[in-house]
Amino acid sequence: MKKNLLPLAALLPLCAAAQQRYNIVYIMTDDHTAQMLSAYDSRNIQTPNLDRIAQDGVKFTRSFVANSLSGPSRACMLTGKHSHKNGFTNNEHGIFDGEQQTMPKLLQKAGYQTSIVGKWHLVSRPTGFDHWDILPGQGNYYDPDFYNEKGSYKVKGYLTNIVTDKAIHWLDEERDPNKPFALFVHHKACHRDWLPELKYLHEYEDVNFPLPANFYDDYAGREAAGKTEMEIGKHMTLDYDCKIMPRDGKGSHLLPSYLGFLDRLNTQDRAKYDYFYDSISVDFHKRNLTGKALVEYKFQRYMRDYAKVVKSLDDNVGRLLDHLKAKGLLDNTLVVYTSDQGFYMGEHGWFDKRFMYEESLNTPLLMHLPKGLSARGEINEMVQNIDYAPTFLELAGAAIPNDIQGVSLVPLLKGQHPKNWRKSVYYHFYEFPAEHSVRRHYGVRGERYKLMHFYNDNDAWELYDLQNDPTEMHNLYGDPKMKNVTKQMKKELLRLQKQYDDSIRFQQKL
Ligand SMILES: [Ca+2]
Repeated sequence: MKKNLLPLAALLPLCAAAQQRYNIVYIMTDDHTAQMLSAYDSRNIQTPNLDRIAQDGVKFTRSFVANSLSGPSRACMLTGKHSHKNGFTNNEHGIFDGEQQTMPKLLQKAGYQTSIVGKWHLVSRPTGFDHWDILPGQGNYYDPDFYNEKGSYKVKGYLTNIVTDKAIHWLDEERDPNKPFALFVHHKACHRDWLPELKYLHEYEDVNFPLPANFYDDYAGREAAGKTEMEIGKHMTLDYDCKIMPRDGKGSHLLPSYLGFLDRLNTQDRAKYDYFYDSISVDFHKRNLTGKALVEYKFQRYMRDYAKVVKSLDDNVGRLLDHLKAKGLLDNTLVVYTSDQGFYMGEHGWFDKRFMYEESLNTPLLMHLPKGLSARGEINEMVQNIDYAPTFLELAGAAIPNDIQGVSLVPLLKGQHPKNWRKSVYYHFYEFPAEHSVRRHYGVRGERYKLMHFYNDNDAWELYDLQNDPTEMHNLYGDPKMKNVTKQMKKELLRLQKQYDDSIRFQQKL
C-alpha cells in the first residue's frame, strides 16, 4: 500500500493551488489624519482617489495605532507586536533590531517577493526585503536623496511622485511576474513641514478652514495636555512651519540654516517657491497680526499647506491604483491605505500626534479587496496596526507565529463579524523627554470609555466618556459617579498589560 502514496513534494503544489495567493500593496503615509481624508471627513478637503479605495472595498471606522509615532508605529506594523516586544519604543533612542522575526521575512519564506520604497525611519538597514530603495531619516520633499544596497543618490523631482514612480518601476520591470509579491509604498507626505509640490503652491489659498470647536482649549483637568509643546499658537514656528520670511528679508535666501533643504532646489524651482512664499510673507507683515488673529493666521497657513501636500498624495494613490488596474493586478491584490498615525488639525489647539486622544490614536485604514474577499462598506470592529502582519501572513497562506500579538483581519474582510472580537485596544507612548513634551503614558480604549495613565515624571489618570464627550474635554477620573466604570477600565487595562506582557504596568488594588 505504501508505494501508492504520493510523495510529499508532489502534494505541495496542490496545497498551494488551494490557497489563493493574493498580492499585497501596502501604502502607508506619514501623519495623514482622517480629518483630511474625505472618505472619513469631508469638511476640509476632497480626496477622490483615496475615497475610491473605500468605494471598492472597506473603510475601517475604528482603526488605532499602538504607539502614535513614526518609527514605533512602523515597527509595530512590521512585527505584529507592541513596542515593548519589538524593542523600538521611541524615535530618539531607537534602532530597529532587524535580526528579529518580521512579517516581510515570513512572507519571503512563504515564497513572496518583497519590496519597500520611500520612508523607512528605523535607523538599521532593512531586512526581509528583496528590494529596498528608501529615504535617509525623514527624507526631503524636494529633489530628495534615496539610498539602497548600492549607496545613496539624489533624485530630481517631488518626493510623492518619485516614490510612486519607484513602486511602479518595481512592479513593471524588477519583480518576477511568476511569484506573488508584497510591495510597501511608504510616503513621507504629509509630514511636517508640509512642503507642497510646486504646481500646487496656489491651491487652497482661497479656502478658510473652519476652526475646530476646541481650538482654544484651556486644558482644564488635563495636566499633561497643558504641559505640551505642540500648540499652533505657541509652538508652531513662523519660518519653518509657516514659511514666513523675516520682515526685512528679501526672500528665502535669508532663512536660517535648518531650512537649508531649500538649497536642494535648482534656480528655476527655487524662484517658483520664493515667488509664492515671499508674497505670503509680504502680506503677513502688512497685517501686523497679534493675539487670536495671529494664531488663526498660522492655523490657516498650516491647513492650506497640509492640504496641498495631500493633493499630491491623492493624485499618486490614484495613479498607482490605475496602474494596478491597467496591468490586471487589481483583482488579485489587496491594496491597503493607512498612515503611521493620526494628527491634530487644530483640535485642542494642536498640531502633531503622540497622545492617546482620538485624533492621534486613530489612523485611516482603507482597503481595496481582491476577488474572494467579499466585505464592503464600513467595518466597525476595533483594529490596530499590530493586526496588519497576521492579516498579510494569512492571505499569503503562511502560518502566523504564536508570538505575534495582533489578530488577522481576514474574517472581517470576508464579511464575518466574530462574536469574540476584541472590545478594547492597548496603547503605550514612551518618547519623553523629547520634542513636543508629551508625557509617557499608557491606556485602554474601550467601546465607550478610555482610561489613560501618565507616568514617569508624573502620576496622573484621565478617564473619558467617548459617547458623551467625543472630543475628550472632560476628564472624569475621580468623579464619584464614575467609580464603577473606573474600576472596570483599570481591570481591563491590567488584563491587557498582562496579555501583552508589558512589564511597565500600574500597581493598584482593584
Ligand atoms: Ca508619523
